Amino acid sequence: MKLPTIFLFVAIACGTLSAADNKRPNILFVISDDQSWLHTSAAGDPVVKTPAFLDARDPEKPFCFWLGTKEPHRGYGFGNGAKSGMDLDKITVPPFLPDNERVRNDVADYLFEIQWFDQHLDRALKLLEQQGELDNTLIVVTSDNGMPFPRAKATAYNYGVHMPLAIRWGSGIKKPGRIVDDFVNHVDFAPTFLEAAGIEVPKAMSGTSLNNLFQSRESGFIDPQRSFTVTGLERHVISRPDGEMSPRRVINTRDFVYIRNYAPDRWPMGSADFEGSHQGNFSDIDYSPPKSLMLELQDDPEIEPHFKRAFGKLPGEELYRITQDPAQLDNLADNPEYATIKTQLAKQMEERLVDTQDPRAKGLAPWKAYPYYSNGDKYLKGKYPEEYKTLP
Ligand SMILES: [Ca+2]
Repeated sequence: MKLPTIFLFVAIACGTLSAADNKRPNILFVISDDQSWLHTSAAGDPVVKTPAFLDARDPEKPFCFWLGTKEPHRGYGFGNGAKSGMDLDKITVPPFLPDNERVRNDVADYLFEIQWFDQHLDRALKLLEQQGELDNTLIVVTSDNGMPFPRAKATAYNYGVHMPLAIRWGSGIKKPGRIVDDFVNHVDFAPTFLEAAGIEVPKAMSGTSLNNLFQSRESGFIDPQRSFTVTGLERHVISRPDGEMSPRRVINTRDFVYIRNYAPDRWPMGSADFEGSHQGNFSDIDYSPPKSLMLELQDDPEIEPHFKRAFGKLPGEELYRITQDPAQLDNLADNPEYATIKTQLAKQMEERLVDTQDPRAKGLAPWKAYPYYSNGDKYLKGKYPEEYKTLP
């Protein structure tokens, strides 16, 4: 069973020299768009086949390059996964989605896009290799948010916030080929890159460099300081007529996930009766075959529990024993047996929010005043916030 940790896979490499002491490395930051953590061949996905990596040599000048792909963001070519030979019977449908051919076909189309992303990555690595830059490049491969499916992307659940993460640095990682289960957050990347470049990390940064993990020879859980992580959710798209957020904060630990929902009266995935600018009703959920299916068949006894869980309102607190319930279906927040752990996690999370000066910890919500821009947006582009406030 997978642990609820950010997954750090240090790809196979042959370098053994330590970090940035003698030569500043290149940085290649590769970020896919909408990919949950478990959908990589490195994480054991039985369908996705990532091309093998090759080793190479040292560089001349350092560079920092951000490779941002469109995959596996929607839209998808319908049936591309199945047409490419993916066996729909082998697809693992997350238990919070209806399991039928329409959904399996769509998950296959998503996995097909991941393979396309992997091909971009393979080309980038081969280019580094051809130029003799591979080992002196710190390569970080991750995603921005989880799979674009109901109850995944734009939620606080692990299918929304637990990203794939593989790091390769031939000349900077002491013992490559390890799987590290420590919790890593996106805020840790900037301090990591600065330290690798020999630049002092500003105190204002709330992340911590990953260098100690690179220097370690251990696998599994290594750094006690990385025993948890806190993430947050404010706005995805404009999904309510007043532009209000659906604020949530989450603490992930080895055994439990605690979620605080600051506005339980609000529709978490967008209002049912408000048509967002580009995703229809419930517009925090991307247009997709599973979304259409769940909306169409929401009263079907087979579909209704999935629909309510993915589209419905959320309680103020959620607690999941993630080691036993990775899909986060059984909310233990009101179970008296878990009252102590819930209180502990809420306190631990609150301390982190205060430490990092999260405005939510002070009851503030400055994000509402931030403009939202989107190509093709029918009423917000360049006119925020005056115009949208007049909408019914
Ligand atoms: Ca995204």
